[in-house]
Amino acid sequence: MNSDRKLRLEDLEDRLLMAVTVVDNGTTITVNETGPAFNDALVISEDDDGTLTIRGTNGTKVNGTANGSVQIDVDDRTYNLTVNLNKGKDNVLLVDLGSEEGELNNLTVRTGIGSDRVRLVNIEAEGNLLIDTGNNADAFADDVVLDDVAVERTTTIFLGGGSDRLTLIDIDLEGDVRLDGENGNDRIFATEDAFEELDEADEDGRLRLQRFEAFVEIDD
Ligand SMILES: [Ca+2]
Ligand SMILES: [Ca+2]
Ligand SMILES: [Ca+2]
Ligand SMILES: [Ca+2]
Repeated sequence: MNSDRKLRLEDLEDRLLMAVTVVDNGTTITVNETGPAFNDALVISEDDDGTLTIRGTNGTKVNGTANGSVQIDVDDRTYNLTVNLNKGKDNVLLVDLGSEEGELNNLTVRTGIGSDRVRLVNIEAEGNLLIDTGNNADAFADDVVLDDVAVERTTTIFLGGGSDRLTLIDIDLEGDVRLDGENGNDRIFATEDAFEELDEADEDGRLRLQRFEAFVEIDD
């Protein structure tokens, strides 16, 4: 086999490995990477009809279908969402959860080893938010963005090893806030308002900020 063909075959194998399974037990909707760990890409959104859609992108299979989607009725329902994407360069975009007809309680996103992108846009959680993008030994850089995110209870973000980036654009964090860059040269980029929100949590004794090297103010 020449090297070009070998490369293409490996690309194909990578694609086949990108797969998640969605399970709804009535309380918690769980999205788990299935089979060997790889680069999963997902968009999870809620629309104004109260439908939660979990859609695979970039070839990621959802319940067996490449670039497929699963739709769950969350109208007038309180639900937890747990996303476990494991190893690989995972990319997950969460949009409008809890801000439409559904009531989002706890939101948990774990992306494991690898350089991951986790973006939360227009999210309202009545419970806890947990984002965990790797462990201390994971040398990869992760990129986490909270843009228009409200959390009523505890907010916890662990970025793992590697020089990671946390961007805070518009946040309303009511409960305890724990932000830990873990190993590496980690940075927080935040708007003036978002830094004020952290200051407020600090004054209230609700903030634990650990292992960040730099804080950079950005425009709205
Ligand atoms: Ca993965
Ligand atoms: Ca990671
Ligand atoms: Ca990391
Ligand atoms: Ca880190």
